[in-house]
Amino acid sequence: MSQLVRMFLVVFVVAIGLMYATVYLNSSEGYSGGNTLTVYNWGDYVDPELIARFEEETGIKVIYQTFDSNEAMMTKIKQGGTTYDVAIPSEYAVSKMKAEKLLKEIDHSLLPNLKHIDPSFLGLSFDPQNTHSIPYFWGTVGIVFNPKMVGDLTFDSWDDLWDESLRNNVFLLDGAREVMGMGLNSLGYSLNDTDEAHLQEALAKLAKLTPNVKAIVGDEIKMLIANEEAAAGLVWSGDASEIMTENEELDYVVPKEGSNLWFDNMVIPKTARNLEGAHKFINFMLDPEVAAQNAEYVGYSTPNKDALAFLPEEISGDKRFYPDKELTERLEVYNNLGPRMLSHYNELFLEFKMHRK
Ligand code: N2P
Repeated sequence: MSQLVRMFLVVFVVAIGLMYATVYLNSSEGYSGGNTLTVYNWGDYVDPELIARFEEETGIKVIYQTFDSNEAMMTKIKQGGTTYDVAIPSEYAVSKMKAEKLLKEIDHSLLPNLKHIDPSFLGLSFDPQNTHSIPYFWGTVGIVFNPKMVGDLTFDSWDDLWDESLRNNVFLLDGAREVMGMGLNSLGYSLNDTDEAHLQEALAKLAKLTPNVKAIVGDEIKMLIANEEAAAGLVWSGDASEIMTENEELDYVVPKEGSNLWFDNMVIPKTARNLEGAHKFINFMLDPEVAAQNAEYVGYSTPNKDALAFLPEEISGDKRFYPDKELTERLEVYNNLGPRMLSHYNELFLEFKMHRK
């Protein structure tokens, strides 16, 4: 055999080997056939004890993976490499995934516990018949702050975050819609605004916040603020509630100019293989006692009306985290702005982050 043919053979055998290895690895990562269920959720968004209880009760082994933004989650599901059985997108992501045919229909007859959801959280515009999504948690975006570190600032206005006294003393959650939304709201615009001049104005306004921003961070924002590493932070309500159980000095407020009201939901992505297990998991999370335990653990607000009875009054009665109509009426839900505008929001957010360096 000539040297060349031998070399070809070696390359050929190695290439085939690599191909097999890739296929094997892809299918074993998040393999959901048989008695396993792959759940894809936000970080810090479930009580791990409940996952263990679900496994024990059903004999299904849960493969649990996390993401930190709707955008990252959608990209991963679109790629299709992992067979996710249940995922937890926010409302605008549900609407986008539905439009892109990334979701399977949910069979309500397999969800006897659906009756525990407060009807005001059902039939919302992003999925009018709940054919593809079931409520998980809901909340707002606002400012958590440490009264003893901020002087007279009350944060009833977004502009308080821009105050000179807060140099290098503010953390921001790492979310494109949230940060852009804050910029737009602080100028009196809608957080669904698509007017290019308004978006540029928001970016310029955010650039002025730069000297106050200590860091843009993920879930560690809770630990950092509880440990008084900064005086204030832009956070999701449930993170604020969690921080406030760690450090009781802190407070949470939704500024008067308006903010975001969001709804996170359980869905069954197109990639799912264990449909029966996915329905069992969703139904399990809808059980009032389970939902209450989960809400108490993660700090977020439950849409499960029958879970409220299992929550201590200081949680379910706290208007900051279970806001009344008067507050929610001045809040906006994110619209699915369409793929181009959503990537534009991401680009602008990235530009803001780059400016910080
Ligand atoms: C929890 C993330 C909550 C997501 N770490 C709010 N949509």
